[in-house]
Amino acid sequence: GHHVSSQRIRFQRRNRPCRYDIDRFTPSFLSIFESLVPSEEEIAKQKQLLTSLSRLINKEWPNSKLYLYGSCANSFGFSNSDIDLCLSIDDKEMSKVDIILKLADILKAGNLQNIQPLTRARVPIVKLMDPETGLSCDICVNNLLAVVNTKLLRDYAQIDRRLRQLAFIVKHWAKSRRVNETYQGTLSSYAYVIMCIHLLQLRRILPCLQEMEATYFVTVDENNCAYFDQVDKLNSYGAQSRDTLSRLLWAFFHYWAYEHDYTRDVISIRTGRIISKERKDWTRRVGNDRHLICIEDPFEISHDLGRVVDKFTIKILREEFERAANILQFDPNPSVTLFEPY
Ligand code: 3AT
Ligand code: MG
Repeated sequence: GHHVSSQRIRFQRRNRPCRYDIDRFTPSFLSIFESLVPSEEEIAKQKQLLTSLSRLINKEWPNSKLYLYGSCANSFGFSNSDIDLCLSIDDKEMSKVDIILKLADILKAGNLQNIQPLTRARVPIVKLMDPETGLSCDICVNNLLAVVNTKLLRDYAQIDRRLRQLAFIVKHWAKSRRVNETYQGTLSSYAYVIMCIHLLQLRRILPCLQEMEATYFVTVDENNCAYFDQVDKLNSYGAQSRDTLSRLLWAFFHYWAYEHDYTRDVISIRTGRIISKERKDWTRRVGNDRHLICIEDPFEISHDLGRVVDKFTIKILREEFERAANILQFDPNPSVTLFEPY
């Protein structure tokens, strides 16, 4: 028979040119993007909830500060998503679990609903629902690295609008195809946004902020977080690139389906380049970290965002990347087919 290995197919497709008519799909992808963006009204409600919760918590802990982080603050959030909050508090007397339990009591006294302290989770949180705005949220404690990486993502999004458009479509695809479930061994939304930033850095649509002269510095648990954050000075950085949204989507999926070298490469937005697994000593499994798809966290550089992926889910992921790449290459209606539920 004519056995052709999938390895060989990948090799043959690596240099496949993009279909000539790719750009005509951009308007439909843009309207999907528009339909997912939260309204001004929703953003105002989120701010209102932040203000009222801050007031409530500050009465008990005057030196604490409440931060929004995750998708509602990094500008990659869909409408109707849950709100992630982080309470920063310097209390040497109390453990994280004690703080979570006391926080739950404070919230109960403040008339918030469905309050659930989850003290045994990997990241302990309190869940709650605010009857005033109807919003649900999770509050964690002293997870400041997440607050800082939220700012980095938001700053990148301000440089070129195509990042936000691309990441929304990629997240929407990942949710439709059920490959955005870390507890099932696929990738987090945070990881997908980093993958989008990486692609745009390679295509010179985004700079590498951590390689530029730093204007913002913080140290969080021994991690030095420093980068150029005056992004309003960079808003014409990507202007020389005429890549449309649909072309970038094609490039994203083509990259992860056929170009990325899963045995050797680590993507790193910290350096704006591919680095080798060898150099990071990520070539073999250590504990639960299998390093089958390697995505370096920009600040916690020993942290591989792909570590949740195992030998079964890597296969699922790569098949989904190939499916998406082929839809963008051949399908008459890619803005529909791409999101067909799994
Ligand atoms: P959704 O819109 O809720 O899907 P999100 O942006 O809120 O997406 P996540 O739920 O994946 O993203 O994560 C919430 C925030 O937590 C995003 C990021 O600031 C932080 N975070 C998530 N995963 C990691 C990780 N593995 N390492 C460091 N920070 C992380
Ligand atoms: Mg979230």
